[in-house]
Amino acid sequence: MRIGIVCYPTFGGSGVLATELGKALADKGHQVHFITYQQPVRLNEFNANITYHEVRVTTYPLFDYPPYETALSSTMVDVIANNQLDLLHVHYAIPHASAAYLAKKILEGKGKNIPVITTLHGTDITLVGRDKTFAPVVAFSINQSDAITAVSKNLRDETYKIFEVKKEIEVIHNFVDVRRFNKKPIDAFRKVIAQNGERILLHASNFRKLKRVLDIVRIFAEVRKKIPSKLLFVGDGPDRPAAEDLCRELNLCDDIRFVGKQEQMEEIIAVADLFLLPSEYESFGLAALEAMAAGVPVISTNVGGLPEININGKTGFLSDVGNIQEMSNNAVHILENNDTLQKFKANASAQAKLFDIHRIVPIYEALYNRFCKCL
Ligand code: GMT
Repeated sequence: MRIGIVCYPTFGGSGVLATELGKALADKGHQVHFITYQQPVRLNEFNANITYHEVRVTTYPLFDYPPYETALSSTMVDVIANNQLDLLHVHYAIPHASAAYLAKKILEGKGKNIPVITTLHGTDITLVGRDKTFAPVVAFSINQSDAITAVSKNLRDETYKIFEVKKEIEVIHNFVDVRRFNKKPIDAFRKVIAQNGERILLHASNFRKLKRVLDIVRIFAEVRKKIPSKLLFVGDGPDRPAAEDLCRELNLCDDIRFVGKQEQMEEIIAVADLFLLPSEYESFGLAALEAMAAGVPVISTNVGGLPEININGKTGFLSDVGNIQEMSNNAVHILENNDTLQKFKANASAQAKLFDIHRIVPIYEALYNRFCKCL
């Protein structure tokens, strides 16, 4: 099958998921065409079944805001027509679903029907999408998609609450390649971070406000009072300077490291003992699932789709947003005793297997097959 994939090429979960999906489909023999404005970060190895098409946006003095969406639709039309694509799968509604609708209409005029599948990822609905500057276009374009999927039951329900969606929204949970994340920790790397065998706590995100990275510093401050430990921050974003300031204020600089954006997440997660995700909202929490696949338990909030992956008292713990005391007590409970930690680790690994790539990718293939009998 010839499949077009449109996504954000960045470190964000929607781009990561879309890229991993494209790579998995290519491994299964499909021809995959990525249409993005930059090479996706996880598209880091050669695969003869993958082609990357860059969306180029022409600048012109008149354009204070270069019309990216127009360039995207035009590139979609070009790629679909010249590579005889069977289907277009867009990840993150804004602006991908409306650009796909326009491309679909243009191609219809040329006698070509291209089925469009839109996967909703979270903030495209719950935060940005519901803003009235975007909402009518988001609602219209997802309703025009041939199929709509959401990455969790929670996101499906939220979408129905926020928009008048007349079509069925199918839940296809995010996935992880368990084999890839289930790595042996590199001892030398562990020693660089925790010279004296301290526990290692980890957080990875885009440091946006809703990730509540200051809560992470405060949780760590409490944990460190009871357990020798280190905290590793992976990623970058708007709240990183405030988090760094708080580390200095609480005199924690020797025990907290900010390593910035990293491509080889599996190497980093492998050395961690606990993953922290105290977000205000997560439609799913792909970073937490990747941690669990590496056998790392998760302390998270109980919002959005997080209870669908993190099982309270088993793979980690869930708390109300902002309940720093409870989250740090739970972290201490998991970390203070080796047997407890091993039990949580084993549970996390087992839970991640339910979301393994080999279970979820065939669900996408079956969905594609409903629109194109060419698998
Ligand atoms: O918030 C992020 O981490 C980025 C954002 C994105 O659009 O890439 O992530 C969303 O999609 C991920 C993949 O489906 C989900 O795992 C994240 O939970 C979701 N983020 C939010 O809902 C805030």
